Amino acid sequence: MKKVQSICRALQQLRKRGEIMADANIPYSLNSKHVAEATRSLLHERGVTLAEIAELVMILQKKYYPNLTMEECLENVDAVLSKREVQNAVLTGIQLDKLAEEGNLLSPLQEMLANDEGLYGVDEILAFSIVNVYGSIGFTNYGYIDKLKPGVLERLNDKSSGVINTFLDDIVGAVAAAASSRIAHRKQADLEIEVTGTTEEDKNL
Ligand SMILES: [Ca+2]
Repeated sequence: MKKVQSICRALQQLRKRGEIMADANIPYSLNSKHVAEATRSLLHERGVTLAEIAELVMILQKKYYPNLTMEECLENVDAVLSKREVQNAVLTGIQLDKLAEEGNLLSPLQEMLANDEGLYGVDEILAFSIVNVYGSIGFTNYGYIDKLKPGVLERLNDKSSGVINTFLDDIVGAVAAAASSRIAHRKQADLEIEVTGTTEEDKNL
């Protein structure tokens, strides 16, 4: 009996840490830490580093803020990835890319994702939920970086590798666009505080 109790306790602890799936007897409750960690670990698994996303931010913002540092860009990418809405989009998009790569989606979605079908735009719609987090200026940044496809975006769009990144390319572009918008809002707040001692900008963005 003691052995059974100790196994139950160990299982409960693992569930709390999100390391095993909950069963029907234990009510579901969201483990925020697990969601955040899974987001970062999936990006890493798909070969995308935060530094590469920060480089995109630098490309987008250096003309507006010549003194912007890579460290600041990285900080802002990190802040964007801490938002639950962003994590949800990253988890969903990468999951679909992986399932498509394994051939596990139902037809015709399987073929559409595998071939990055031009008339399939749900990848971009999902990315908009990331861009949206920091307001409408993110859309301009997203459109610009998506057209230019510099750095990591060029690699993610390379179809010759056999890797399916139909969702991931848009997700990465969107995270960079959102981080750029965050920088713009915060720089504006800094400027207003410097000039007037106060700001209407939300410093907690
Ligand atoms: Ca795409």
